[in-house]
Amino acid sequence: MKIGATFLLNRICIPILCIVVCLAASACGNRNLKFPEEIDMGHTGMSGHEGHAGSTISTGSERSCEKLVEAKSDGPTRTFELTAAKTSANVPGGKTTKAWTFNGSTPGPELRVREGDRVVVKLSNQDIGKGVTIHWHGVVLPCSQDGVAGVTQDAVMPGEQFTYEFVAKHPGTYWYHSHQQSSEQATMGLIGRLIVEPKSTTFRYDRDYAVTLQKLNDKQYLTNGRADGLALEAKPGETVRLRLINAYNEVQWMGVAGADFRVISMDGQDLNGPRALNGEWIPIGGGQRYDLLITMPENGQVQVYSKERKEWNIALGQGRAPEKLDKDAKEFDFTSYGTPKEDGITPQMKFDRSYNLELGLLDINGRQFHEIPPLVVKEGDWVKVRFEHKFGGPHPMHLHGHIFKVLTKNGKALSGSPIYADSILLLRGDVYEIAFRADNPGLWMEHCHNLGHAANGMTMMVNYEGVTTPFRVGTKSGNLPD
Ligand SMILES: [Cu+2]
Repeated sequence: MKIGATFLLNRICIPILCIVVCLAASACGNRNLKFPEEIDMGHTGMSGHEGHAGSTISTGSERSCEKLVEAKSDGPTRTFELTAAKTSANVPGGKTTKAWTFNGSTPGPELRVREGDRVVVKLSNQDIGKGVTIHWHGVVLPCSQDGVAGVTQDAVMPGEQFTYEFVAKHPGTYWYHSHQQSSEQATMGLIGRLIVEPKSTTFRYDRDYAVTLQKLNDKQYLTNGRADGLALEAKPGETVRLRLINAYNEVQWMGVAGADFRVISMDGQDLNGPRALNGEWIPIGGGQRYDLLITMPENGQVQVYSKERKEWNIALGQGRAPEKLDKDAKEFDFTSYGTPKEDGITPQMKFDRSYNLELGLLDINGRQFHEIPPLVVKEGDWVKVRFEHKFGGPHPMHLHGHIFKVLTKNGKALSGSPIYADSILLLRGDVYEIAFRADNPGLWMEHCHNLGHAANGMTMMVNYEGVTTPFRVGTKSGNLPD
């Protein structure tokens, strides 16, 4: 077999170069990719090489992302104010650290709303020099509210404001973070939780907690802002819903000791018929959320904790500490978990567009960032995307503006509950196929949520035909979304 020069460059030379550059810049935390002066993310890439991939086609009836706003709604309006500022975070159980915060704390305030509420958030930037935005991670909302600097808005500069407005249509566990220089700004602390409570409950529980796992300023591992773990109240016999949010870049294997548990939701979307589990590690990729349902034992404590990080320890209830899980215990497998439920979306159905994305160390299909042709879709299309992990560390691939369905893993159709999500975690060698309906016109990022990987090239676009943007990414505008 003849190996082409392009293949050699993409698969061997670029990874080696990246490893060298990454090591020099301490584990890919910093951006090493050189941004051009000005990029129109609505018209990126090189056309004609892979399937339909290429420049967004002009249809003559163009719509600007900026004009795609939330429609009128009946639900109550909930208004919040978030101010981004440079502070020093006094970390309980840890050290005082330089941090960038929303309303003085990291994570920022937990925003709790109800399904159907109209959410209005006034963002002010006090003194974050490069500007900030807020991306509502996992929330399906109109293009103009997605908070991606240089795509859906300009970064909000010191002294400026921007108001986000959207209807919380899908109940679940979400989070927010700046999408301006996100690899740096999320690490520095510009993150928070967004919980959309359901109108009617699928699962019954007595207590509802949401917990953010983060690494602040590349120094301290925090659980809801604490460096010494979290103690949450729960009485014997009570049922607890625990919403785990991995706001860190690396995968976290989380275990539950002292009780059976159920995984009731992934990325905010409920699972069907989740059965009780015992002694399994749950791999949570960067940006992903897992909701657990735990019934407290009659005596003793339950601990939910990270395999690798003792700081990420959540103790529920009082009493005797439980015996910890074996490090080699089995890994939770969502592909055969829960009960199937027909929804008409199958691997065999007819798709209007199919795309293949091979993930390298810091590239997608051998290209990086704006040089990766966007996945072009038309409103109403059914779209299939096949991800293949070819090289490098875990890649949690996140799609903006849509909830997709996971179709297959390594060629095998899922056999349990349907899995709907906004990200898919690919470990070494994994192949996944996902499907989504193109029902939210806009310009949407598709990127690795190891934000170090994103900043170094693993970022691309899903662009709807006929949607444009007046905003620009690049050194001229200063919009660098990562
Ligand atoms: Cu990645």
